[in-house]
Amino acid sequence: MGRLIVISNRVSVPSAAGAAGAQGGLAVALNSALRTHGGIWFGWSGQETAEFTGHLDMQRNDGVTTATIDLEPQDIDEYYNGYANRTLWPLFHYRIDLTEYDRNFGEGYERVNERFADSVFPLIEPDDIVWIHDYHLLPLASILRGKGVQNRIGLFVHTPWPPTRLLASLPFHDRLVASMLQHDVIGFQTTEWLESFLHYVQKEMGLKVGLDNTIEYEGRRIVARAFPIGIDYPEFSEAVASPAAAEAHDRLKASVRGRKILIGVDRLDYSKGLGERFESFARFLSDHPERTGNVVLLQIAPPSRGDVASYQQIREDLERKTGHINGAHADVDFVPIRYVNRGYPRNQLAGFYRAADVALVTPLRDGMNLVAKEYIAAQDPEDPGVLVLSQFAGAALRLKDALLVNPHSVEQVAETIQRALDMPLDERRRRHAKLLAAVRDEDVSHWLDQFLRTLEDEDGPVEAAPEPATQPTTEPACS
Ligand code: ADQ
Repeated sequence: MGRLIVISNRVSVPSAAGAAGAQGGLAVALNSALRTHGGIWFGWSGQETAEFTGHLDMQRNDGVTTATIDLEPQDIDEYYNGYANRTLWPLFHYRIDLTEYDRNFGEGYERVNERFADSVFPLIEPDDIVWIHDYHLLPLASILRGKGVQNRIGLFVHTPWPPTRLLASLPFHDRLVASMLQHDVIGFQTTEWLESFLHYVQKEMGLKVGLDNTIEYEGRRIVARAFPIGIDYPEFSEAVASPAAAEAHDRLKASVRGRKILIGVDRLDYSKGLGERFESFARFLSDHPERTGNVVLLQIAPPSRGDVASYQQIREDLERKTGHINGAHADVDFVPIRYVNRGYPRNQLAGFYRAADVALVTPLRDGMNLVAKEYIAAQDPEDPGVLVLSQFAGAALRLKDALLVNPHSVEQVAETIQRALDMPLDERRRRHAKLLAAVRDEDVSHWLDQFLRTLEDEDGPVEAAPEPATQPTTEPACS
């Protein structure tokens, strides 16, 4: 295939991110792809400029070429903090109560997508394959088509896709979805989100969806499929085996002095269900006073999107809840919740996962969730910990041997914590072996390979989807 042009909102320059040690799942995955296929990663630098000039900052680090642009303060407000993070993110995570519909946000979103298109257009050569990422850039392909780009263009949506009835609350939803149909391939994390999308194009646009999930639109044939993202398994296994991981493991173990450890690792985001998780842990402590003093919850939650009010709000809520729960259950030599607002290098994170008896991965809604997969990969197969996983994370569709919970049910999560802590070794081993096989087999290379092969293939899907979506005739349940 030709070169790969990856386009995403932010670009994570490999060496800089490595030094900071807190690259997210998307960054790790895309760097792997670019090292393998060659090409360019284009996006916003994260920097502000007084006036947009379109100047491209080209760099090559650790085998990856990046091209970035700076954005004006108004762009950042309206496109990034506005339409992306105050309109689409909450709506796509079923939080219509937090979704803000502001005309300026919509205009800013379109303006920045135009700016992305103007800037990346000269970089695209005839044989290149273009891969666009996420909800920030849904109309970008249609703008590129308007400029005459005829290359294969794929889109991968990392978030959930909302049910049609929720999406219909977005002004100009029809225009947004129609613009997405200028891609050749549209990928979702799971069949659930895929089915919601197919339902929309059938019911709202009256389009036909073929048995192989192809959509015919204005003479174009679009393939829509689920491509579940995974972790970089070999890279993460190396991290687990590193001296830094062993040190982090020992440091955490020594600090709890024989107590059991529950761990949560999440960006500080309302979709991750942190408040409900803390309440469930408090319920567990109240229901099992004999265990109080013997179990610690380590919650690592680096702040994100701090310029958005709902994120400031969740941060305050969690600080209040932590104080309240610790005040009620702490003793002179014991604090039940260790709440840490910072990122850690991946090696250390791997050590923390391995030291934890139970992982609480309880988002209220999540496209996939890579923390669940990292936790499984970090366990000692001879004495593994237990994964408690939200049924509303995309990861739950494949990780069925985890203890699946409804994160809204404080009672159920509290009972499941008790069950996880008491799970016999043979059951832990049995469940872990199955989970590990799924995490290893569906790792990031598999995801990249499946997506890129589908995108390269002009004649349609390379093979049947692992779990083909049914053709929904009714609205998929808002599970
Ligand atoms: P996120 O919402 O960011 O990603 P997730 O999949 O959990 O969620 O990935 C988070 C990544 O950040 C993990 O690799 C984790 O290790 C890392 N991380 C979190 N806290 C950290 C900390 N304190 N220190 C260091 N690293 C930390 C979006 C979607 C998800 C989807 C991914 C990938 O919301 O549903 O799984 O993209 O597609």
